[in-house]
Amino acid sequence: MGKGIRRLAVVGLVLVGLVGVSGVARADGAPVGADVAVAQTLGPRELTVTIRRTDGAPAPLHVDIVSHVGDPVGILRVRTVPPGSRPTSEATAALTTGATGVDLTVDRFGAWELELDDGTNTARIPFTVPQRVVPAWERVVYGGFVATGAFLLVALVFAARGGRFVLVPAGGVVVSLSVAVTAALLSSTIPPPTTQNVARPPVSLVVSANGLTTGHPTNLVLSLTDSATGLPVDDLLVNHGALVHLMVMTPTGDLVHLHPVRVAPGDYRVQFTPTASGTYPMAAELARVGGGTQLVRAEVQITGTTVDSKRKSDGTVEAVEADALTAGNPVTLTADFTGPDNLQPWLGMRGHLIIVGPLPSQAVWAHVHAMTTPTVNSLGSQPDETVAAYPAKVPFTFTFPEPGRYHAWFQSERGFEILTIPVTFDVGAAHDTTR
Ligand SMILES: [Cu+2]
Repeated sequence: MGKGIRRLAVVGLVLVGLVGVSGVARADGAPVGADVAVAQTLGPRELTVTIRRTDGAPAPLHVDIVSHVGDPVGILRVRTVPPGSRPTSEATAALTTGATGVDLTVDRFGAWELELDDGTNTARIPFTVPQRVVPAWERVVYGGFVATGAFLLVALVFAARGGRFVLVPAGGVVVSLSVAVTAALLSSTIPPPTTQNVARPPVSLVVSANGLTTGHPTNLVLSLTDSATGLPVDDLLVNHGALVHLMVMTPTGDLVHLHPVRVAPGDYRVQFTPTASGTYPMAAELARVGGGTQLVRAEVQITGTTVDSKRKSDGTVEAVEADALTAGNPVTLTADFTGPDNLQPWLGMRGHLIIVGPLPSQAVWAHVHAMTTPTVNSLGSQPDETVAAYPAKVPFTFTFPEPGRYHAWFQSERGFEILTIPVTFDVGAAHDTTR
């Protein structure tokens, strides 16, 4: 009898070991947050701010700030602020080209703001310190294993004494183990709790620019309101590495790619220096909770004399099967940023392509991406900007929907410098194949 029980105990331990291992490997885990990278055009600087994930609170919070070529050196004050409250921690970053890290602290779970202050401009980036939620199936699995261990112990004690009731705890081992194994096996079929299931109406955008003249930096003020209620929009998601991407086309056909900073709910601002007199059409790309990505258009008029506005190019673009540059035909456009294969991902992508046309109507404002592949050490997340390992040639696939003339800008990053290749395409009408 004692031998049989001992054998049962060994089999039980082996089973617990096996299921325990597979249980860890397949655990979905609850969301414990992730790194958040947000592009911020703060004053004259184009910054990438990465808020590293925290596990719990109170906890240290690490923030990395990347400054790009052309940004002035200087001091940036960084603070953690619970909304509507006083800052709980502050650190100072001495900005030079490249990455600078600061250490802050968070003392509670929930909504926070990261405040960036360069002495003139202030940005407030919303972020969340998540509380780890253990899913029900996980609690059942762990509870089952704990019970199995307890019953096993009792069974062993009974077996050692040669008691007659040894089958009772042995039965408990079988039952609790079954519960744990069943819960672990079913875990993949149990849907995770849904947190976001609300659809929001589109955003209305009004851009005002008081006293804008050529050659002088001034703030563009973006007012974002809910098109249904008229209330300020305060539910923007970080989309492609920014809360708002503002693409502005100058009268001379240049692109200015900006990332307005959040000053208050629905109030975004960005410094802008116009270079020529005329109309500046623009498109803001943003995403609301449950609302998908939206492209909202606006324009401002600028008067003044034209200052330095020559288009410089950081490479060349080759259209594969260039003769096939016709409307409705997918074409591969390969940007060659020349030089070594050390491009860095900007805004989480190794390449961006912005297309505006056909001119002058601009029915199309497109933003196409060349994705990065996750790196070995990044645990499935996107590599950050410090990974300088991408090929100098970046292919994009695009279908021009209508014939006509298009302005296009290919963008990537190298040595913390944002590179741009401006190109103009003439797209022909689709061939009529029915004749
Ligand atoms: Cu952008």
